[in-house]
Amino acid sequence: MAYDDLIRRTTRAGTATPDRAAATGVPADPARTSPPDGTASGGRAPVHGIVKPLPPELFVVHDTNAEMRWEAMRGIGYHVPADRFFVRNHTVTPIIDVTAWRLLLHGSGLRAPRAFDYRELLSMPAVTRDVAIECAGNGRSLFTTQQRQEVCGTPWRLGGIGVARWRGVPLAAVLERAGLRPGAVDVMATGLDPAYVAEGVDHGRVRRAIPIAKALDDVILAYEMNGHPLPPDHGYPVRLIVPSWIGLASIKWVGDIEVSASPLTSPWSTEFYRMFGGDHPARGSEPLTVRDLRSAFELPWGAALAAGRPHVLHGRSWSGGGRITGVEVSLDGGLTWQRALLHGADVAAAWRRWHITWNPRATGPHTLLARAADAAGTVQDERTPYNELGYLFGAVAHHPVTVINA
Ligand SMILES: Nc1nc2c(c(=O)[nH]1)N[C@H]1C(S)=C(S)[C@@H](COP(=O)(O)O)O[C@H]1N2
Ligand SMILES: [Mo]
Repeated sequence: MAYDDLIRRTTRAGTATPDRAAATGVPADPARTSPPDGTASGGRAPVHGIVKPLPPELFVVHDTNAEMRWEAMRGIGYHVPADRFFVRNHTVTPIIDVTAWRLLLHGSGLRAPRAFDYRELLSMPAVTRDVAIECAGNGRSLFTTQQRQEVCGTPWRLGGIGVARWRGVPLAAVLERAGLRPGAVDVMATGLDPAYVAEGVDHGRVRRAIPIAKALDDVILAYEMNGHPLPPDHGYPVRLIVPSWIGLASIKWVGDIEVSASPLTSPWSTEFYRMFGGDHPARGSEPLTVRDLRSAFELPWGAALAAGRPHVLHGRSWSGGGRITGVEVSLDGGLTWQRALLHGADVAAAWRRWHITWNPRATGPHTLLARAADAAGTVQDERTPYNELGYLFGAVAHHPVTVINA
């Protein structure tokens, strides 16, 4: 399966057709002239198609995506500031004129089509929630580094995750106002970013259905991130926030929402974001929904730590399956485990912070391990079952560090 190849080609060839580009303000050719490190040159959009700066101390760029470096969270509070929040774009960030923007709701699950403008959404009763967005492929590179398995896709380490404070209108209220019919079963939002073209196949715009029960439960049509209007890269003017589900469900730059009385599919539920290979059925698993359980240290990958003095190691754990109930850390490659001290906010749909003190004596390479347990009784495992596209790597990560003589 040539998925990474396909992503590479998509990036090289560009996917924004000229007319589409004019409509969204995205440069027709998101700049094959600038260097791949993402620095803009001569006013042209950088090669990755992301608007915000991506300084190398905060991000690792993978084609059209930007991974947060975990050390960028050291000393930072519960929320990931927008300047360091990871970006996962299938194509490029569109620039949308909010005065012309409309959200169109339509489909057999509604009494009639209904359009909303930005002002109407802002005038509706709002909710504010701390929610993690995490890519289903977060941790994918660990299939290879820890399990020696070849998988396809963006080689994230653990930085394809972020928690922000989102504010917006409950999707339920918008569906209600649009005239929801009792027979509605699926709700599919479509983004206004350019169509995703891979290996010569035009998959259309990024879209993925969620069942009506989830849509009415806790999904938000968000227009603010951490107290400010959404930044362009994170969905301005409006995105979905689908708590505890894989990031893909949280469609950015929403332009229309289909509400249907029969099930809806898209390539994002039939071809991508399912488990293939390994022990999975030949047609693949069911489409992925809930995120899994993971932990990360707020340290550089390969951090250098001075021997003979105590270090407070900070980290965070998160799960789509519920609150984090405990975190254990091993400083000796898994022989012994100690409980980390959990602290701060404890929001099931977001994450939990923790720390532990380490006084390393022996110099040389070490592996730090953190394993969390959640309210559903799940504990992070030693291995993750293989799947070809490398989704949901939930096993304990082996975080390499080196202890040096100070
Ligand atoms: N329209 C649109 N929505 C999208 C995407 C996209 O490429 N286009 N990427 C999805 C994926 S796979 C993830 S993981 C999240 C990432 O959100 P972020 O870029 O704000 O971190 O957005 C989701 N919503
Ligand atoms: Mo994702």
